[in-house]
Amino acid sequence: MDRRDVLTNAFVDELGSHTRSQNNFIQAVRHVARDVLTIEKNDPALSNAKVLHRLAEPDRILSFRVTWESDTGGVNINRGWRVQTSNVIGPYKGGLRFHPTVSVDILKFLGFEQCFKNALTGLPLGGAKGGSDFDPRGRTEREIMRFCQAFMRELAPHIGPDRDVPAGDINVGPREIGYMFGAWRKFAGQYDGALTGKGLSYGGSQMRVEATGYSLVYFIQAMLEQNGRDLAGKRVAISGKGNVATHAALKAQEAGAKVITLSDTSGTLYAADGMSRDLICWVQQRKDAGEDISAPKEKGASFESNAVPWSFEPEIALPCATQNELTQIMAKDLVDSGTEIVAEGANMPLTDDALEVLNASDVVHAPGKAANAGGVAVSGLEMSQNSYRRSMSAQEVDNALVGLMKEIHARVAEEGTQDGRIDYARGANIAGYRRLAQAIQAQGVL
Ligand code: NDP
Ligand code: 2IT
Repeated sequence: MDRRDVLTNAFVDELGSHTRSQNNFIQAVRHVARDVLTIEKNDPALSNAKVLHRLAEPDRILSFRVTWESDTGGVNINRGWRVQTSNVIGPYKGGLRFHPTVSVDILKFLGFEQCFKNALTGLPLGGAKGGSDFDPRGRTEREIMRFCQAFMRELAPHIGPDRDVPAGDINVGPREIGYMFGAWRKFAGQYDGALTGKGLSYGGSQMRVEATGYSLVYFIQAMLEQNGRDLAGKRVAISGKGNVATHAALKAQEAGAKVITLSDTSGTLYAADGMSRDLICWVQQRKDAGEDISAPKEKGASFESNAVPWSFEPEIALPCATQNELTQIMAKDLVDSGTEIVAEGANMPLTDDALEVLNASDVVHAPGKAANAGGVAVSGLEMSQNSYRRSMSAQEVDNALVGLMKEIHARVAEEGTQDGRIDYARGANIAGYRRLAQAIQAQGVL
């Protein structure tokens, strides 16, 4: 065991027995700890300040019951949470997820990741995450509206434009943000930017819907440019069929790549010669309508039940669905078929043993906290637009997003370069840590 592992194990032990069952949270903490603890231990000011320990214990976890009525009049009870991890560099900021798998473990992992991601953007944004174990599948529009209103009734006392600014995540898109913003406006009795991802007619930013997927492609373009290459003609496999996946697909297709897959929990849509823009838009429409993608009417595209995108020999792989979706055996498939880049649109989509496989190969891996940071970065731009009560054009936001992703790439590359090779995960962890550490030290023991 090397020194990094010894320090990491000791650190995780110190977090206490209550975290032992929080496997996703511990996984996320371990990734950062392995890269930053040697720096922290070698600097008495940082180790005395217990910087990482303070980030690994959220400021607070709000937990509440959400009670709402179904269309038939039945009473439903769900659990809701907001994990406010750290506001040391800005108001708490991060998405809300509605999914039956949502738990304190999942939200602590996402809130922890969000702190580092937000630090990398260079914007004044703290870290948080929230959501509910509510399952929107099979629910009517009106049930979803009532759920969102009931959820916001509980959350409203804890958020605000300078306090905590939620946004979307899995199963929380423009429709849900609209219902939650309406409820916030009523409960708070004021009109402000307490949520991002709002519609354009009531304070939303141009490009927020597209931002995460687009930013992933901008990040890969920055990676390829390092070696004078580009995306044209590359076979790109993408998992998921949601916001991040389909916008990454559209931008990659526009850049001349062949988008060979999108997927959902039932299988993979495969197009050997690359998907057309129309096909990707069809997937978006099906997803928005709550329908499956198993019957594409386009020539050259087929739906393969139970298949995963990683078995179709991509040059670039973009996991954009959920945490721990890409396992060891799938990583081996990618390595064996000569994949060059794995860049994360989802948060922590690789299992630890999948990461080990990639790290032992020539595949370059870009972590989500850098590669998908454009979503929250445009949320940051939405907050500024709301504060100064003006809006930027789509072109202005897109230009800003391209610039931000280049800056993030440069920050990460600077910290992560070793022996002429960039370790993107290490660079992202160290660059995010340094900014957070400076702020924690400057603000005293709190
Ligand atoms: P969406 O709800 O829009 O889409 C999620 C999609 O992923 C669904 O279509 C779902 O399929 C699919 N999915 C879930 N689990 C699996 C699986 N095991 N295999 C294949 N497909 C699966 O969510 P987002 O696109 O917003 O989020 C996706 C990821 O990106 C998450 O990790 C999120 O945290 C991350 N992210 C999101 C940001 C945002 O701005 N929205 C910003 C940064 C990161 P099905 O329809 O079958 O359920
Ligand atoms: O994981 C993420 O970065 C998000 N879900 C977006 C957060 C935000 O506040 O825009």
